[in-house]
Amino acid sequence: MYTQAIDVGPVDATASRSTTPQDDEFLKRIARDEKIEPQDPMPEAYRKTLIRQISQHAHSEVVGMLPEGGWITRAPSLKRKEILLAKVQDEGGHGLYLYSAAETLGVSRAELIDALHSGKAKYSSIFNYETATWADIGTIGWLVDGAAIMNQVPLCRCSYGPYARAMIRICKEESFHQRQGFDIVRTLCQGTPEQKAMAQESINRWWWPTLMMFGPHDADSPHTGQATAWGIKRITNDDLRQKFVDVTVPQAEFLGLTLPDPDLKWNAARGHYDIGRINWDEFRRVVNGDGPCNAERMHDRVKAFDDGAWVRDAAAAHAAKAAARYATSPDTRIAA
Ligand code: FAQ
Repeated sequence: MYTQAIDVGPVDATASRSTTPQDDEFLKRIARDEKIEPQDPMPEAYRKTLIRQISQHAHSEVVGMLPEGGWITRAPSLKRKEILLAKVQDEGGHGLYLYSAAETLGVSRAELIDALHSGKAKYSSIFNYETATWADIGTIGWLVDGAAIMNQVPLCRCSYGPYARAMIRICKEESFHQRQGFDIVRTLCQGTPEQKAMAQESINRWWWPTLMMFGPHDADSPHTGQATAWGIKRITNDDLRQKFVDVTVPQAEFLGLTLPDPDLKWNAARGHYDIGRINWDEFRRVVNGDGPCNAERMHDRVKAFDDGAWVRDAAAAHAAKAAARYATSPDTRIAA
């Protein structure tokens, strides 16, 4: 449903002020759309912005395993269970590529995870809503993964090489996730009246929180201007939200579902759908820790991390032994 080829246009690096000759050279590279690599000189603020965004993104993927993970044992068939298991595992993998990309900027994984567990680091607001019914698993795939792809395809063209490259594989996997979610919702919509009602009730709850995933309006977004001038964000929050609404409305019509916005209507003059007012008070509440499931998500995340300590210790001990064996006898490398 979504292509890997959203046109992102050139970077306007003129919005960044350069203060040193080194910054000047950096901005010229950004304007030429060159990739910045870990060993290249970069302004400290660029490095910090990337650490913030990439690590929040990694945390979102890992916390994002929880709302769906709880449904693995309750999936309605073996086929759905297998698919969901693979999807949740993919999200964990995305978190790992992203933590690795953040580590190339000189921050340690332990610091990043500490920031998440202590509540200092943000993760996407969307994962603080409850998954009350099986239809929610379809809705997450269709809408949440759909929004994630819309936001992330342009990041494949981000100026920082390791982030851009990680996003290519992530977007391919998210595309599959989106289709499997749509397939769940379509199956429910073609099922009994109760199943269709379950799908509608789920969309009613998830529509607005999904639109909030794109972040505050551009005028209220402190980071968009600079991140766009540095070629990190290639399309602004509002433009991505609009693209998402425009592709999703016909999909909902095809399914026979109603999006819960009485103000949603086609605006022929703009060539886009208009939407009603987003509840930014709710957004702020959820981002600041007071959403329906924030406490539960953090509790489960920290517990999973603590319960997995022995696995990390065992893997580290195995790697140390293999490295020692290889140091004395390089031929043992493959067997190790
Ligand atoms: N939730 O100035 P902006 C997924 C914060 S992955 C929480 O606009 P920015 C896969 C923002 O961090 C979903 N906080 O900031 C999946 C900043 O706070 P700070 C995650 C939010 O960075 C699917 C402040 O508000 N995707 O779904 C949110 O330029 C299914 C000001 O905002 C990414 O992370 C929010 N929704 O733009 C997994 C993609 N929105 O740091 C499992 C990469 C904003 O100043 C199942 N990230 N904030 O304290 C981005 O594209 C950007 O970081 C934005 C925010 C667009 C999220």
